[in-house]
Amino acid sequence: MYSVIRTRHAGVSNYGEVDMRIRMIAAVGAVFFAAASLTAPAQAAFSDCDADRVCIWGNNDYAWLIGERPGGEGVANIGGEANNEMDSWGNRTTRRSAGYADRGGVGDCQSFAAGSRDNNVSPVNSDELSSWKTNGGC
Ligand SMILES: [Ca+2]
Ligand SMILES: [Ca+2]
Repeated sequence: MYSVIRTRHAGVSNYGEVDMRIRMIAAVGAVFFAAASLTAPAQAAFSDCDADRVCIWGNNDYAWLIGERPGGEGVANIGGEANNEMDSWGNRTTRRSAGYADRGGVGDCQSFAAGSRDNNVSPVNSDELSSWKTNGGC
């Protein structure tokens, strides 16, 4: 009789110990998850574009900054993997800027209004920018 009671008691004790270990594992896991969240890549943000700059991004919603220029500059070609990728822009200057579908400031043109932004350009203007300027509109 006495041994049966001891066995049951031991069983309960073991379950409590296992339960505590599970709680500890869960707590440690939560800490690791929080740490992983803190070190995740920076989120896309319009604030990636400095004040007094015109910026273009390769994806919608200001993700993948591919160009950042001060106002007043002439046509510059967009090279490498940034070519034909622009999907969002921001103009933080006080004058219009513009982008072109072809190199050298020719082809289909889209203006970037002063003090304005577009997080998702029209499909007809998407992924076509090959040159741009910050000293005037189209
Ligand atoms: Ca794109
Ligand atoms: Ca193009």
